[in-house]
Amino acid sequence: MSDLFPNAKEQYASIGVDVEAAIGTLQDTPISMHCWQGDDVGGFENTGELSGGIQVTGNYPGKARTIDELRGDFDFATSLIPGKKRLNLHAIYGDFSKGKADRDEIEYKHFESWVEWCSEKGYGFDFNPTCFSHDKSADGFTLSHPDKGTRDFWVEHCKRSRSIAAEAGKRLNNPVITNIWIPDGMKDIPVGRDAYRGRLNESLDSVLAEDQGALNIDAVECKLFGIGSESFVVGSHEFYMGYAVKNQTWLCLDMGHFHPTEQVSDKISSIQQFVPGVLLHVSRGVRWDSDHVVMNDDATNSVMEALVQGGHLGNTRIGLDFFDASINRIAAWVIGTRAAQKSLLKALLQPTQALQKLEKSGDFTSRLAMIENGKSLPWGAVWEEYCKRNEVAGEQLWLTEVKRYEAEILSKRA
Ligand code: RNT
Ligand code: ZN
Repeated sequence: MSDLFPNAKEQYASIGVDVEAAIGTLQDTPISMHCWQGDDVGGFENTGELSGGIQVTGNYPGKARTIDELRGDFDFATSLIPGKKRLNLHAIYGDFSKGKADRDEIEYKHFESWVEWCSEKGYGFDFNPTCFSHDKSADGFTLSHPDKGTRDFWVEHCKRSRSIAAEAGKRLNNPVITNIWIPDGMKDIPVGRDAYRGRLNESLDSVLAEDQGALNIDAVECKLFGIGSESFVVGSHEFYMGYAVKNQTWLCLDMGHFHPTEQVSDKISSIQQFVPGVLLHVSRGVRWDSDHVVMNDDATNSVMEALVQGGHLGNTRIGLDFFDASINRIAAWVIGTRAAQKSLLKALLQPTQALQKLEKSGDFTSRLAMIENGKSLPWGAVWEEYCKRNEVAGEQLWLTEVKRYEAEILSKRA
C-alpha cells in the first residue's frame, strides 16, 4: 500500500496541494473521544437506568463494567487510531471506589485518577456534568426545573463540574472543555415555554458566575428533540446561540441535533463570527436517533471542509458523540474516530486556496469542476501513509486486532 504514497503526493502537488502540510495539520489536531461509547453511557455510580431522552440499543457482549475495563478498552482503541487523542469524560464516570458522592457532592478527588491516567498516557481531558440518569431528573427537568431546590441541585452539580475541569486543566496544563447538555423538555406541547427558558437562563448564569480561568472552557449544547421531549426542548438552538453570544461561551454543535435537512457545516461560519469557539459533537443522525457511529460520509466531510476553509481548526474542538451497543464497542470507537480523521484529511487535501481564488473571481464553473475532479485523487494512499507513520494498523488490518482483543478479553466478560 505505502508504495502508492509517493505517486499520490505527486498527484496532489500537481494541483498545488502540499501533502506533508496536510499530514502535519492532521497530526496536530486532537480528537476528543467520548468515554461513553465504551459502556453504553452507564458510568460508575451504579444507580438506575439511562434516562434523559437518549437511548442505547443493542446487547453486543463485552461492554466495560469497571474503570479498569473502560480504561483498558479505551487504550486499546486508541492504539488503533493515529494522531492526538483526548478523553471526554462524563461526571457519572467518577472514581467512586473510595466512597460515593451524589452529583452535588462531586469533587476533583473523584476524577483525579482519570486525570493522572490521561497525563500518563498523553491524552487531553474534557468534561461533562451529567444532568440525566438520576432521581432528580426523572421528571424530565434539571436546570429549568420549576422547583427551586431541584434547580439548585443541578446548578451545584454544574458548578462543581467546572471547577473539576479547571483543576484538571491545571494539572495537564491544557484547557479542558466543560460541555453542558441538559435533557429538559416535554413530550407534548407546552403552554409556558418562556418560564422554562427564563429559568434555564438564570440557572446558567449561576453556574457560570464564578471565573474558573482560562484552563476551563465552557460550552453549551442544544438539541432539537429527544425521546420523550418531541414537542419541546428548553435548550434549543436559538436559546443557546443567544446565550453563547451574550455570554461569550463556546457553542456545542451536535450533528445529530438538528433537522435532518439542516447542515451543521453551514452553521460554523455564522457562529464563529460571534462566539469564541465551537465544540463539535461529530455524530450521525438516522431518523429519530442522533447518535449512530460516525462514517466518512458527506455530512462529516462537509463539516471538516467548513473548518479547513474557514481556518477554524484553532478555535474548534472536535469531539465525538455516538453510542452503539449492537456492534463491538471498541470497533465503534475506531470506526467513528478514524472516519472523522479521514474526513479531516480529505478536507486538508483540497486545493482550498485555488478554489477560493476561483470563487472570488466568479469562475464557478472551474470551482465546481475542480471540486469534482479532486474527489478521485488517491487520498486513501495518504491515509495509509499517515497510519504507518503513527505505527497504527492500516485500513485493512485494524479489525483483525479488534477481533483478537474480543476473543482474548471481551468474550470473557460474561
Ligand atoms: C444528548 C447529547 C449529549 C449526550 C452526552 C452523553 O443528546 O448529545 O451530548 O450524548 O452528553
Ligand atoms: Zn452531543
